[in-house]
Amino acid sequence: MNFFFHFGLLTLFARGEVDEKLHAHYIEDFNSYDLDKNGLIDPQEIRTVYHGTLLEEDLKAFWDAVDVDNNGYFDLKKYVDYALKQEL
Ligand SMILES: [Ca+2]
Repeated sequence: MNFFFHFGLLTLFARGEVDEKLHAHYIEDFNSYDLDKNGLIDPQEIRTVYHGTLLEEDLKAFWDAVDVDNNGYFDLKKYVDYALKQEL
């Protein structure tokens, strides 16, 4: 776990936005996509996880929803924000 990733977790916990159990689930999801374990997920990592079975248009739709500030990757914070929206 790198520093920024850890810091992101602490921030979320401190803000009390996510309960611990839910959090563990999201962290597990996030880590399964973060292949190089740098605390960030880029589109290529998603493609690799899906072994080329993911349609580019589906990836784009997901990406538009998760990468809200369009910087080309997402961290745990953006992922959790996205995941929580999906549960509403
Ligand atoms: Ca990564």
